[in-house]
Amino acid sequence: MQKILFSLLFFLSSLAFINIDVNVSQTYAKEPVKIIYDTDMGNDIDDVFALAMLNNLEKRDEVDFLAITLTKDNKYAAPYCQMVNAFYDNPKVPIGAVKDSGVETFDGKFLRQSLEGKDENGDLMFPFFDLNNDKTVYYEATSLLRKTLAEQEDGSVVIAQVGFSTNLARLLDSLADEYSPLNGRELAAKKVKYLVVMAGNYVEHQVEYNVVKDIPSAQKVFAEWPTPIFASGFEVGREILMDGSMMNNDYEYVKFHPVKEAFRLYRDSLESKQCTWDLTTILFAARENRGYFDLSEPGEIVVDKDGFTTFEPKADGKARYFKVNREQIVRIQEAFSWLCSEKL
Ligand SMILES: [Ca+2]
Repeated sequence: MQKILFSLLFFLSSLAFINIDVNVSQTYAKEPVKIIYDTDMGNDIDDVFALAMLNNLEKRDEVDFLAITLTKDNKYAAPYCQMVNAFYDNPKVPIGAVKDSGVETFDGKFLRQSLEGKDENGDLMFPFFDLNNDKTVYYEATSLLRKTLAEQEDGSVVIAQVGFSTNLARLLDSLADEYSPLNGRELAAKKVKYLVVMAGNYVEHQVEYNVVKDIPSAQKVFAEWPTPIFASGFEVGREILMDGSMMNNDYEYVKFHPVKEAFRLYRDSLESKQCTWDLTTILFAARENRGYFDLSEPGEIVVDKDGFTTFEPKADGKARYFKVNREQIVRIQEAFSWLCSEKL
């Protein structure tokens, strides 16, 4: 009798394991989110953290990292992104550079400096990427946006714009080409699920950097973009701080970590705190239904001639902006901490 009971218990516990297995596989059956990352890499440092997150989220099968397009008009921005992606063993992501926009052309503090940085023996800090022998083919950004969108299923692509609106404004103005018979507006309407942007300020009357550096493009994108828009305002990333001192622990698994070295070059010290503006768009896109952020009512975002953003509530409006409370901020900080520092 005891033996039968034992067998029965064993059988039931096996069933429990089977159930767990089924649940796990269901959890991971979700399709990765297809993301194009449009960034002004080379100005502030949050773009680097967001790029690290994208690579790690792709390794977790949460993201399908389709392309990078750049809005900082500096020749080191594209090779820098290629170097970071090479660090994550992900050098196949195509990269498009903005053509002659004239916006923020200076080198900044960490693009060229990271690519040329040497160790104490005079060898490259990041020897897996040699700028002088780089054979990567870099696209023109608008062209790469069109190519990437044309290749994807309808309504499947999320664009995360965390710099200026130059590339997306040019996309809207683009005409039929070798990649698609559609004009840019039609192509975006057909292929893009939504646009998530770090731009503007929705609680204070202040201009925000990403908007004010290319006001005509921001005006155009917010007025004419044909899909839903989710906006992370300046006030959101400003409240979610990352503590640089964690780099002394979490990034020490390699001698030179691109994120840590960029932080050191940009901030001069690992002790400072970093606002997380651009990271918020990636977390939202990858984990849209996890409650990290609340959203405003629907409405329209209007950019005036001086770059001030105004939100006008409207029942059929296509835009919403992010809101966060204290509890969400703690959860978001935890997620950023893991997703930025790991290397899978
Ligand atoms: Ca940025």
